[in-house]
Amino acid sequence: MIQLQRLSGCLLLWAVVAAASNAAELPAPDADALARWQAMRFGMFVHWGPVSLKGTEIGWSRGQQVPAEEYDSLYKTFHPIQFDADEWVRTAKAAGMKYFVITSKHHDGFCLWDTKTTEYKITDTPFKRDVLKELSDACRKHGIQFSTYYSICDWRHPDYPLGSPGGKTTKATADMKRYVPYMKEHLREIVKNYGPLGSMWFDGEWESPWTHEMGLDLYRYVRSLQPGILVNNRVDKGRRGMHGGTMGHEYAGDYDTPEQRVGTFQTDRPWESCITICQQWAWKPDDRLKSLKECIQTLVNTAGGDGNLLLNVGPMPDGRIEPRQVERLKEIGEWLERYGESVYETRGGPFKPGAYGASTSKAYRVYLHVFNWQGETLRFPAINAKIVKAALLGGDGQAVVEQTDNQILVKVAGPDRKEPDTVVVFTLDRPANAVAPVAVAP
Ligand code: H79
Repeated sequence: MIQLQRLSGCLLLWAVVAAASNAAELPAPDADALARWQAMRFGMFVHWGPVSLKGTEIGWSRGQQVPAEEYDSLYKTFHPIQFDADEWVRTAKAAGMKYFVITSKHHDGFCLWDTKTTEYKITDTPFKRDVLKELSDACRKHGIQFSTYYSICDWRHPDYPLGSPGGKTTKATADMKRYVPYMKEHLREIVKNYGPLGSMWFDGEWESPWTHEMGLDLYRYVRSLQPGILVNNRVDKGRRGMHGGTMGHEYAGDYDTPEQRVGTFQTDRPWESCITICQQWAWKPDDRLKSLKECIQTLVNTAGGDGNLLLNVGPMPDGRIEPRQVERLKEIGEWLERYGESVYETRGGPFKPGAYGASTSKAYRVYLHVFNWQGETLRFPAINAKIVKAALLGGDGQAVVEQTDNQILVKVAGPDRKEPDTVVVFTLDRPANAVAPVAVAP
């Protein structure tokens, strides 16, 4: 007993010290803003710039498929006359997306807003219009949260040490002591002129000129511009590659960022998977478009893992989002119109994602999303709650559920099953957040 007290005393002391040093180091994320953002679950990502004229990948094709001098001159002929911010935001809204994130500046350094810091910007193209301004206004008008992506690395700027392709060359002129203030002025302009923002979505942090100290400093700086803003974990050096998790509490960032994959089940820290609707981030002619089934199952698997999905489109050089992508987004929206209750404002679990599909929950309800039936009956492990009712979401058809002390059996007759997702709703005898998550055997 005495030993236990000592141990818990020790732990308490440790917790107090840890909390104090954390608080001194970094402001905690705005918990309400974070919860509101998590509840949205689904957002639109946009990668766009003069590179769309070539149809090659943004940033990465500079000095590869497109010679650097040619790449850097594309903006002189960039004239997307069909660009309509309202149309883009309506497309996002019709898809059931609740927030919007656009590349203000990618690794190529091109600025999609009217910055005072450089001529390499949208208002110095023949188009002249401030795309960020029009989009931030349209988002506010339509009730969509507006956010910006911002790449820390800039392979074109003379003060940034590494050049294209992919930071493989070095520049004699470079100086991070000049580059960091240049970046900070960008961020100040963006937050002040187009904010308040939902998030500042950093990228390009993995390169060697960027340090943990710079990451901490930039995190504090962005929070000082807008205290309630969210900042992703790519502001600092703690990201675990494309897996996107964060290596420890000493690293700045309010949420994790798996890339081109659905994150693994994680309820103790928010995360968001960014995934392309085709294969490339920027527009590519005839790029392979993902099927409706793939899009819906990706969204549901993400929500089921307790994460958000940021689905990317790359608009064309004429300013439009490709009609076939608009059509796919509309189909996703139609599905959400019907089944959105099982996605928005839910948390992942308690049944972890698996070969069967995934589960989400809110209040006293669990939404079991089944993609693969593997026979007559699906078997799930026991949970510490009683299922008092089971039904199909949407109401057309029947779900038969048998709960015993050590398993849950679920049956839905063939004709009542839905493509690409049969949503079975369990009503529990207690709030779903009191149920311990369980893994489902394949
Ligand atoms: O903007 C889109 C891509 O252009 C950008 N992020 C999305 C949102 C992107 N940057 N890098 N990558 C995609 C792939 C980079 C992979 C690597 Fe690495 C960079 C492999 C090695 C260095 C980062 C650090 C991933 C693993 C280690």
